[in-house]
Amino acid sequence: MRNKTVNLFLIFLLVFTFKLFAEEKENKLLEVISPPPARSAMILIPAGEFVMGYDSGNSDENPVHKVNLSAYYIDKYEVNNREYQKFVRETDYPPPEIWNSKEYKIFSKPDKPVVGVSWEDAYNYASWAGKRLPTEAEWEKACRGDSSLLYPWGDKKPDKSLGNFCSDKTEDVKSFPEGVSPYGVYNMLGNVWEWCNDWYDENYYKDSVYQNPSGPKITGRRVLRGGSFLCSLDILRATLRGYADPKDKTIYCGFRCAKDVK
Ligand SMILES: [Ca+2]
Repeated sequence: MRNKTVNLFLIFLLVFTFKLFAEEKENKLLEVISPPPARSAMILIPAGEFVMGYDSGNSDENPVHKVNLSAYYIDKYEVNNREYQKFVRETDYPPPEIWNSKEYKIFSKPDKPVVGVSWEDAYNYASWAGKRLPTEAEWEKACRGDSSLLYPWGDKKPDKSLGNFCSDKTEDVKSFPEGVSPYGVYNMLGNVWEWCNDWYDENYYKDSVYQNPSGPKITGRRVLRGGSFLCSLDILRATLRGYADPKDKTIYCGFRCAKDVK
């Protein structure tokens, strides 16, 4: 009987030790392969040079110039209402007024991009999430890659299978997998315009620095990129620049976040 008890104890010890070892091994593996601490999927954009601007575009897309960026992470999707609601609840932050609007109810579904948020709201959300807003240069590289594509998916003209354009409403942030950028980032063109961190200056490209440009000094307007569901197909491209007063809240502006690589 005593031997049986000892044997049972030894078996238990063996199983327990194996389980501990297995858990330790699993944790070590997770440390290596897990993404950065984030509440949503992020994509690593590798360090390196790309071409910014478009010589056949609007005057503010000129001159075309080379930019070199350090590696960074960018959200795979626009921030959606579900994620923004978590921020509102946890911080007691004022929710977008549009959430109480019957007219725009369809814009408030959980998987649709959050809209009706100012640049300041976007900035505050990003800080809460341990992230930041992308610079304009980071946004454009994540959209067109390092080979000067005019659209995220390549040089083929936009059509309705590639993104949400010429429409009257937003779509879920995981829509349009055919239209992802070379890095796999969704809805860079269309759905909602996206707030960037930079101030907007139409002449900034004339003075932009080569390494990690972060925009001009205060101009009173913040950069928006990518166009929205309302835009016509003929104006959309990766290099198109927009802007708005940082306090503006509209049904066609949202955002995504970025993060440094440490
Ligand atoms: Ca977008």
